[in-house]
Amino acid sequence: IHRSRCGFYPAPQYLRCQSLSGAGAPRWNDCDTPEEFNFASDVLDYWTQMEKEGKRGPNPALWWVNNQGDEVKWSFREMTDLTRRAANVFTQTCGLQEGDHLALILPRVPEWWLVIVACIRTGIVFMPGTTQMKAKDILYRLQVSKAKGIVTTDTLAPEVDSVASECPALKTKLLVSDHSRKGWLDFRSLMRSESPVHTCIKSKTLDPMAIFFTSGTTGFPKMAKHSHGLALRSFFPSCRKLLQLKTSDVLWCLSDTGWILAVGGSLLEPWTAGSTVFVHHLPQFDPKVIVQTLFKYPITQCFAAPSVFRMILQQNSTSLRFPTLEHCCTGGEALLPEEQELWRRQTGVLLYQAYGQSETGISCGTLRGMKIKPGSMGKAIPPYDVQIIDDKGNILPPNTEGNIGIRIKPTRPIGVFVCYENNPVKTAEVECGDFYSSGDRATVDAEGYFWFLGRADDVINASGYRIGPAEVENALAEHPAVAESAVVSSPDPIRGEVVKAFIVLTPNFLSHDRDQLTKELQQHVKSVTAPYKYPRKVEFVSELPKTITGKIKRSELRKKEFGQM
Ligand code: BCO
Repeated sequence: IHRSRCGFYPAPQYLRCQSLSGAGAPRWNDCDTPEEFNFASDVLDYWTQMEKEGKRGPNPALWWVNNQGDEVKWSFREMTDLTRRAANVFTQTCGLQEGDHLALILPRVPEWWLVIVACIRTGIVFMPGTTQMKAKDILYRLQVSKAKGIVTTDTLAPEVDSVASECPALKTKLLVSDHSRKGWLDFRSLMRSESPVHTCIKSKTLDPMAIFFTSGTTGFPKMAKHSHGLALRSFFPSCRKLLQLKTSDVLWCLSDTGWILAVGGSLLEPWTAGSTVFVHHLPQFDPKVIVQTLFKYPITQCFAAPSVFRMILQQNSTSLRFPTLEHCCTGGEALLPEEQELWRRQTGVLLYQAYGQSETGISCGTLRGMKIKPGSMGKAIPPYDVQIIDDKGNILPPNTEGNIGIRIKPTRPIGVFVCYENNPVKTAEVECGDFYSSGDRATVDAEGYFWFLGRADDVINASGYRIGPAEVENALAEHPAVAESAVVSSPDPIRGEVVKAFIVLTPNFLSHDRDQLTKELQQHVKSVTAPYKYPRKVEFVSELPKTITGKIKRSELRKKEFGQM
């Protein structure tokens, strides 16, 4: 990667903004549903036009750095140029069409942003996935989604090749690398030769835009499908109040590129406001690098999971007074009041909490400037009508524990997922009366502030990752030492919760060294599925608690972990 202003692709030629004539920013209100909306033409190309007219400052749209001193700075004008080239790569070279599914498994490299916007320009449905995935995870995703294409790097290409023959729908494999690989198209060189002239599709607001894989208690991850409305929602005045971004802001969202938080916090939200997206490559999470980066670059806002803030606070840094940081927001897992207070004392910056899911994006939040109630995740963000409901969908009074529900009838609000793709049964399961039922338990107080309590089911939220116990149990079952296992959530001071496995050993392994076996089983899980799921705690037991029908009582084990029994 060259340290040039434009990075590693040709400089843009003259661009004509197709959807706007510079007549002022498009505006939508909280409840608007325009028939057509497209983030690329309505938002990105708008800011390109503003740049051309000298109505936006000199800050880049994307500012990417790594630990080797490489840097990429792209203006909106360059983003428009490059994403049009990428759109042509997909449609002209690869023959992908509107509605096709494309798996996107990239680390934090600038191409991640190009691919997403190019998909939006062409109507190709992008499916982000974490780079921690292993061959089996990728195989499942490619098969269940019938993906026609995949974009990834050298690291994961061999994993893809090992399963590609089992994915008949997969036609296009695009490699983001400086090297070539047999059977793969070279994204970077195609980008150099493609034309920057492309006509964006006129997408209907409710046409599909993205699919996020999300874990549940049973089975494999579901495909939460979102429409272009997910991007439109970032425009709504109530949503803009969460971060109150300005064109001069530089926002760093640290979420892994596989999650909805990255799409919202690292792309849709900041670019809707015309702000700069800051990215550190950060191939391995390292709080020291985060601290150094916050000192070195003029970052004004930071968005990350609570575990990230906790890990920064754990550093024995002499100072955490970051020179330009003004606002911090966190979401993805529960945050304790004392953690919020500690962050304020150490950094001088308030830590605001938000709440959301892959199905909904951010649904509640303490908006910037709003009174913070430590430990609360704030109030409902319109157009969402968030309520605490019982199991029949009745609204419960304040201060009563129940499920977090978002009203979807008579009107499904813009931003809530369309459905679980190809899964009407699971889609119907999360509907409860007039509400989408999140599976999260909480209360709401008389002022409308929500207070998170935990999951209603067996899903584990470890440092912001949603993990289905069955995914870990299946991985453990492949090891000869495991007769059966039950995987539950267990408290942890840094990660909030971690994965704990209760394991019954097969007779041949009963005399093995337990510490050694623990390490072996952890390594085994890391090798067969995405490593973030591995059990950080392991307990060997002689039997598992079961119902009379033989179903494992995970809730009993979980309650013991949390000292509730
Ligand atoms: O801790 P260990 O070293 O034993 O294991 C770690 C990694 O070292 C290891 N690993 C990672 N990549 C690997 C690998 N091992 C083998 N091969 C690889 N390719 O596996 C373990 C991964 O666990 P981790 O990712 O939790 O660990 P890490 O690196 O300490 O990261 C900490 C966090 C806090 C950065 C990370 O947990 C994180 O990013 N959490 C936030 C997740 C998030 O963004 N959630 C939001 C989801 S969207 C949402 O909730 C809706 C809207 C708000």
